[in-house]
Amino acid sequence: MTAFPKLKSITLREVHLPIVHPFRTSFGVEEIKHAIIVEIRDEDGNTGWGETTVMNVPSYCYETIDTAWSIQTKFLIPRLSQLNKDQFDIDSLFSAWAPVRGHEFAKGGIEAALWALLAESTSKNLGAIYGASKQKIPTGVSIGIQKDVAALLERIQFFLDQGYQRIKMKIEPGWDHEIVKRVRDEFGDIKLMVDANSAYSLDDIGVLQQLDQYELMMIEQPLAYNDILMHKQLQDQLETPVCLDESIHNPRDAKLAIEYGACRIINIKPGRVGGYHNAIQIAKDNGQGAVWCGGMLETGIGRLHNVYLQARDEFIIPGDTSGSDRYYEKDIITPAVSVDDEGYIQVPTGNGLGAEINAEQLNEYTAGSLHIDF
Ligand code: OSB
Ligand code: MG
Repeated sequence: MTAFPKLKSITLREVHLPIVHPFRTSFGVEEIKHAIIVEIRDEDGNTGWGETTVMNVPSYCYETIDTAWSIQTKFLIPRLSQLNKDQFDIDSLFSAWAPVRGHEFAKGGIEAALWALLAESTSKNLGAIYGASKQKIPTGVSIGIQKDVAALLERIQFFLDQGYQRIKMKIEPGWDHEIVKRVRDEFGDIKLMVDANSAYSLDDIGVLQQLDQYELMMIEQPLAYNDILMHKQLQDQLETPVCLDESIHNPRDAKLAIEYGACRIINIKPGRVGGYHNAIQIAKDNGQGAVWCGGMLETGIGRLHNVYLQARDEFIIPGDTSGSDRYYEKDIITPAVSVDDEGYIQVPTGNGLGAEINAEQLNEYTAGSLHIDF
């Protein structure tokens, strides 16, 4: 395995970015995106950027910005510092971090920066590190729960006009099959799917079966965030493929869920599964049609990492990686990520991350930072 370069320093920055259009899911509203931007430098002056994409509140998963910061500074960075005394690769990193259970987002943010640094220091595009083979990736958009149906229809039209290839709408009890019917009636056979963020239980099987008539691409995480068994019981009684998001934290979870029949599709969020190494493993294990790339409203840094991941050939289902302008007035990278009018994102070809960090913008959004020399 390829060794990472000798590290010189790491800087963590907690950033707060106002979201242009507040995002409502069954677990709450996001108005400000919090993230920890990770910058790692090597001894030759190369820089790798990564993003800890977790949320500020423990409602999507138990991790938060504060827990990630704590785990990174108290456990992950000290172990990385020990490793850095000799050459190390991804396997030795995973061994060094193995005693730290869970906290996948905290690990994933640092791991992402290491891959970007490896790309930069070897004068390669990050896509080459992630096994990219495509020049452009198909993409979709995730639309939150709106105040009424008219607002939802307007919002969907807005994104279809921009070219997005697939619409994901958030659902919750009371905002589900009747609303999906209205969307189908209005937009015909667009690529459509729903995401419940764990808002249902097996008692709601009747409502969930109603959704079968709308030929949805999938229903994402209908039941509990920590469940596999009930999703299996649900999938047995549903025609629509179940997709798991919150329930999957590593390649083994993904294998269990797929082989057991709890779902037919995995939403890969690299942060949620402990980084890009694991994300790629899940993609390889399950293949085209059974995986796609989700999102956590990433800033441009996390967004670009996800673009490169999706340039791998397993990713044929359009992801939740929308253009920067769908989330932020000003992104922290230049150029920002943009979607063309056929719903594709061009994969950048430059070295490393393939975009510049907009330092002024990054500083403006930074609420606190910590610099550690190795
Ligand atoms: O469940 O996929 C989800 C955003 C934050 C937390 C959870 C989810 C989402 C999204 C938006 O659906 C994906 C994106 O546009 O980045
Ligand atoms: Mg989801």
